[in-house]
Amino acid sequence: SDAGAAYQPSMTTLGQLNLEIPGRREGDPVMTQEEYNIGNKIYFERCAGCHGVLRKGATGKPLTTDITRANGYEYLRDFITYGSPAGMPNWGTSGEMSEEEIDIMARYILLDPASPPEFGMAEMRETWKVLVAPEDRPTEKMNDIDIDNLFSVTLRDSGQVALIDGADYKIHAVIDTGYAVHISRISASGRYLFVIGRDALVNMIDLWMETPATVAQIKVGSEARSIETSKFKGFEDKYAIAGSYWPPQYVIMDGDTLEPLKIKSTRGMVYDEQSYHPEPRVASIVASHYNPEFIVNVKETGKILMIDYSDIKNLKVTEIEAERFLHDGGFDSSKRYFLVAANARGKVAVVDTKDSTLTALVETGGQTPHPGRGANLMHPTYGPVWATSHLGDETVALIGTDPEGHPDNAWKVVQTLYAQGGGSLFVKSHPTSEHLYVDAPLNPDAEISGSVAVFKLGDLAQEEPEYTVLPIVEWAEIGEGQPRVVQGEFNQEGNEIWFSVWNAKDLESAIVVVDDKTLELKAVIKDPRLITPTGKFNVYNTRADVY
Ligand code: DHE
Repeated sequence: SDAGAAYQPSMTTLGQLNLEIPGRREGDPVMTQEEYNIGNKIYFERCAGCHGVLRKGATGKPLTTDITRANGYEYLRDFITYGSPAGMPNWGTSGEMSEEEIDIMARYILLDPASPPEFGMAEMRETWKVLVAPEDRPTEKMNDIDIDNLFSVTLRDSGQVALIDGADYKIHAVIDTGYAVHISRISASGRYLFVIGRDALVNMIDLWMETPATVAQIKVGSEARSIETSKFKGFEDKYAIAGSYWPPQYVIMDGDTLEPLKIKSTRGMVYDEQSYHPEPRVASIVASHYNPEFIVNVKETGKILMIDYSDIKNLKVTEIEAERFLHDGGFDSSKRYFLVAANARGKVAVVDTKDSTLTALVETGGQTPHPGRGANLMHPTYGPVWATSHLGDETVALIGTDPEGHPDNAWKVVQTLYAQGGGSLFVKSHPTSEHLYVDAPLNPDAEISGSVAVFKLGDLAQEEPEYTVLPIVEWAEIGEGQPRVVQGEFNQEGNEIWFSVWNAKDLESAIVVVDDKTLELKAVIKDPRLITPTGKFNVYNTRADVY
């Protein structure tokens, strides 16, 4: 009864398209069509996330041909091989790309970028499938799963999600999805789980079925990272929205069937200099609790769009000027304010979702803030604060979020913590927890990327609070490889936190469960099906924005 299995991957990810070689000029290193296809595949899989499909740059530097040709073949080859301290991975010396591949890539980026196809209503409708029609679905919950304490876990490289029980750690289902599901979100009622693959394939999973399975599916583009559902009173489970990187656009869909209803391009002017950008990618999306609005963060143009979904035929969009390179973010503990990192600008933009206005732009003081959804803490001195760690250094910025109770601290960095090192992606806490957890999966030191730093909230009254290190990889007892520990996620009750031990595809991975009160190991979840686990989303916490 796994309807998800009916899906046969017919991936048209950008890397699989055979695009013509654009703009080859005399004197350029020659490239065969076959090499070009390899170059496209590698570029879209490895490079486009940071440098953009059209190579205009974002987290990574621009790679347009005016720049690459000025630098020349040898410079590019060496740069790809050795990387840079500013964040370019060392693709060659790490062994992730062969010499031949690097040679192809250095020649590939001397050519003009290919422009992949658009994805409008006709293309979307062609991919749209309702596997179980709403009238054929159960009218009540058919299983005895405690859905609110279920975890949806991305199995990145196997193109699946695992649904794991928060109480007994049993895997209830492994469901085929798009490749490398980026996030999971839950409908307001808690019944439907939505996931989106990197290849822009959306699965809608019915958690009421005897064995939860996919009931609808659609491809919304060729590269995507975000999905959300309508949460405002009166609109529960009514709409879903997906944002894509390519083409740069978002689509509003029916919340029961994923039928695509409205597609809006995000191409347009950069907020400040008002110059045209051809590829403003859609980063994080959240749903307002105060208004019938989706909050759509557009990376390259630096705009936060408040999409009023109460009348999508006469769509009203409030366009907030924020900052370029908006990426990920989350709500403050009151759920009124949304904080989103403009990562390559070192800032966090704060939006008041009640008034749909920009409240503040906060410099975090660190390099490349990367909060995930962030963490809300009750600080012993400064009251409610929201935390973000940084990709580029060991700092964790705590930003005051209580303009009424603590007006002097609001929207300022009130304290900077020093965790283990750079390469952090996610911080996590819970309203009942006395701790702040900081990962560092991209740190080059295996001991740091394999462990997590924990701060005690009570210690934050000190000027430089110390942290405890949890040796997560060691606890997982994994013999081979160099797994990274990534993204803590609490259970519904808030008394335990799960970490992914993310190993190579062909090696053993695990999920490590930590007791939040004692900071001791509680359980290690291992299963041959747990291939490359990354993001984990507790149904209740994700639905209610508890973090
Ligand atoms: Fe993510 C969140 C984009 C790399 C795991 N990631 C997000 C969001 C965006 C994003 C826009 C916010 C979605 C939202 O809230 O609506 N991520 C990108 C990239 O562009 C980037 C830098 C490069 C790329 O090519 O994808 C990237 N991300 C990664 C990874 O390498 C990670 C660690 C593993 C993977 O699957 O690729 C990864 N990203 C995650 C996770 C979240 C996320 C687990 C959700 C965290 C949360 O707690 O909300």
